[in-house]
Amino acid sequence: MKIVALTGAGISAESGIATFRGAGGLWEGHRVEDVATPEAWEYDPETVLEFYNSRRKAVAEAFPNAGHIALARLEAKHEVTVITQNIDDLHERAESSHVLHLHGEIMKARSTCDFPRVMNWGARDIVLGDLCESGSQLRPHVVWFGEEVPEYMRAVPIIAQADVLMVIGTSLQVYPASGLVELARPGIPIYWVDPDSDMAGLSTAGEVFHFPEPAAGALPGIVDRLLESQTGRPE
Ligand code: BV8
Repeated sequence: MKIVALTGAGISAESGIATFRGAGGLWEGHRVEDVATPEAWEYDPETVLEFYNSRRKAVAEAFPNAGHIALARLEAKHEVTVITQNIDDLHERAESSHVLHLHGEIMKARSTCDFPRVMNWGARDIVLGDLCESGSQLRPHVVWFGEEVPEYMRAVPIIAQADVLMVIGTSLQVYPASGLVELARPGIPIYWVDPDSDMAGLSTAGEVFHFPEPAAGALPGIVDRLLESQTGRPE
């Protein structure tokens, strides 16, 4: 079966990485406008770089949790694509083979010249004065609010062909990422894993099975059943 997992910050919560909108979330410490928009970059690049440098350190010190590892285990029997809104590399470090980052990757840097180049950067800080070969300032390779989501068009056919969709740890408040759920074929099973149960965003023609639990606790059991299942539905 073709299984697609659409993941958000919640799947990395149990690895110790802050979500955006939970209590004490990232946006509680910062206003989006001050750290995650092109205008913020223009106005105060140093603050933006510091915001991502501290998040990059947190990612480097974190480890994939049982949720990430369970998704990777699913590949033993199914064709699995992880479409993630997360900029961390925990799905890759859990050995998922097909990961599509809708909003970029914090371990990569990008030049800001007319022909932007993306480069592996690792856990090092990016500071003012880190320049590309043509002399342009480097920035985190992430999608800020108000920037286009180039990977979105790659995600559309993947979701549309899914036999099973898993929606894991996302408040579905950011577009166009959250609109992907509505592109799933009518009637397919949708596993929604999120301890928060008033999810207005999950409008879909699929058959939703809600697991109101943390991902690291719920996913191993869900994956065990999917590895046995012929229908993709929780028996
Ligand atoms: C674009 C990278 C156009 C950077 C991110 C008004 C209405 C609708 C849309 C808009 C609007 N005004 C503006 C917009 C568009 C805007 C948008 O959607 N804004 C929202 C806020 C209203 N979108 C954009 O700007 C996008 N671009 O539209 O471009 C365009 C077109 C052409 C040309 C030019 C421009 C770009 C959006 C990308 C922004 N970048 N990330 C960074 O990370 O710093 S978004 C960022 O926030 C994340 O990547 C993620 O996508 C999002 C956070 O969402 P979640 O992952 O869902 O996290 P959250 O904390 O919200 O929820 C966590 C969930 O986990 C919760 O449900 C919680 O209950 C659960 N949970 C907690 N613990 C656990 C758990 N679940 C399981 N287990 C646990 N243990």
